[in-house]
Amino acid sequence: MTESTQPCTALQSVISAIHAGQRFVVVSHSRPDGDAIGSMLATTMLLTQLGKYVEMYSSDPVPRLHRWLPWASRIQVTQQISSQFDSAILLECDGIPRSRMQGLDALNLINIDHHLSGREFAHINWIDHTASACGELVYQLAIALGAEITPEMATCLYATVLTDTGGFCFGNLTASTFEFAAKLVRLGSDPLLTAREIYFKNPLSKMLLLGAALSSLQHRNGITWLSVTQQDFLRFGSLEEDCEGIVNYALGITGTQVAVFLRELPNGQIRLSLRSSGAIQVATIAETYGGGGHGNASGCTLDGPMEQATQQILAVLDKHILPIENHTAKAESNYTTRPTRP
Ligand SMILES: [Mn+2]
Repeated sequence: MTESTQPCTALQSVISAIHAGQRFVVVSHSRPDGDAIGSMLATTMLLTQLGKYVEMYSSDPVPRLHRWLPWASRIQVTQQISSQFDSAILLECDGIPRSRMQGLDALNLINIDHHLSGREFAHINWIDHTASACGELVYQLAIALGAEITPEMATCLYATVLTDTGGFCFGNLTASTFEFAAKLVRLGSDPLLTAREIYFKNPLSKMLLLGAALSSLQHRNGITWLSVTQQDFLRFGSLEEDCEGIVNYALGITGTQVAVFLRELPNGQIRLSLRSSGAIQVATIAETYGGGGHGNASGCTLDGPMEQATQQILAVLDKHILPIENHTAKAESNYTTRPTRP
């Protein structure tokens, strides 16, 4: 049975399910980002406070830049859920496959998401596209449950909004985003420490990979793209997480409507990150290829080799690119009437 995503009703359903459950597993999507990790940690702290038994599972390790967050070491890396749980909270997942986790089917599933590609696949679904980060929904849940927001929870939640807005640069940035951040600072999160840990402790392997990506940079007709190969990864000893944020360098180039970052995977497939300056909804393009995300930020995977994948996505994007004057007007109207977020 699926419940409505009407915000109030949906939140109430989540609250009832939390009261009813005893043994929870908290999961998010594979290759977790700051919003996924911070939301998992804060949710686990919340459930622990309510006296529930909780464990956190992730199919991929916590990225290095988020390992300093309180309780991050409690996240277990596995793709198999054991049978000891009665309920699962899925954060930021548009379906079970996105978690790359086995054994969720047997549990009562609670889905909390803010993606445009969010779907009502669970027993309880709370999907709110207006939230700047999934962490904002976790915060609302904690308040609705009458929980105390500890400094540790505030720290994790601050990391969700900081990273999902690209350091308060992208997406659904409204006054309420800053009000949320301000509340978290008042509750004990440290914005300087968080910025330093997340943005100013880059491993060399990440910067060298960025260098390789920038030297591949190309621009044509409103589209800017850049790529890295398996050879680059091996040469610099880079990890998957070192790709985080590279696409934004392409988006920041004058005249760019859509930025694409292409990354060659070990199996020869090509993973794409798509970013839009506001006029084009890249979530719909990514969904065509089995991917998903937000209006201005999405991802999908194509078959290789690199050159073929590049030509394939360029051909699709060419059809969406607007003449320059329309682009500016449409991007502005989208920002004022229908905000979207990364
Ligand atoms: Mn998010």
